[in-house]
Amino acid sequence: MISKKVEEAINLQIKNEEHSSRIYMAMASWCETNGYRGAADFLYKQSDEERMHMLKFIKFLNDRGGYSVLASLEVPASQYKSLREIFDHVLSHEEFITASINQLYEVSLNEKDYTTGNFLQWYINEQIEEESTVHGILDQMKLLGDDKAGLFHIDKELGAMAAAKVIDVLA
Ligand code: OFO
Repeated sequence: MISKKVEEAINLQIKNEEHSSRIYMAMASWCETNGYRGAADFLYKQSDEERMHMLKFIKFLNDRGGYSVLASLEVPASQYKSLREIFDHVLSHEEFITASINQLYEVSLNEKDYTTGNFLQWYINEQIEEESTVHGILDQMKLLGDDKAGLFHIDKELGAMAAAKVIDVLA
């Protein structure tokens, strides 16, 4: 049986993952209506991936005898100045998520819940990958510049990344 503290911490993370999914969907919608089809595809996929992260936590918590509950969420921003602003925001959001996963890991260790600690390893690795992907995109943006030609290439690149992205399915 899972402890109340771990249950609460996982429910908070469920909220964070669902919020991530909504943030990326809002960004995708902005990109789609501002001429960035590749970036939109990338962010829609990212939104699906966050939903999968949320679902994975929901099933884990329920399987362990806890109860996953959904929380109310902040409305995501709907206006952005540029593609660069969007990806700066994605990076700071992912850094926040990494910190929240680390916090959850700490709670599980304090509660001597090694099963949850072990489950969280997947998320810890996933965060390394997510941050590194966004760093790569921002590096490319700096390199190519934010004139029309640079943005055109970045958008194409993001579209190719979206097409190649395979979302992990739940075990
Ligand atoms: Fe769920 O990893 Fe991004 O937020």
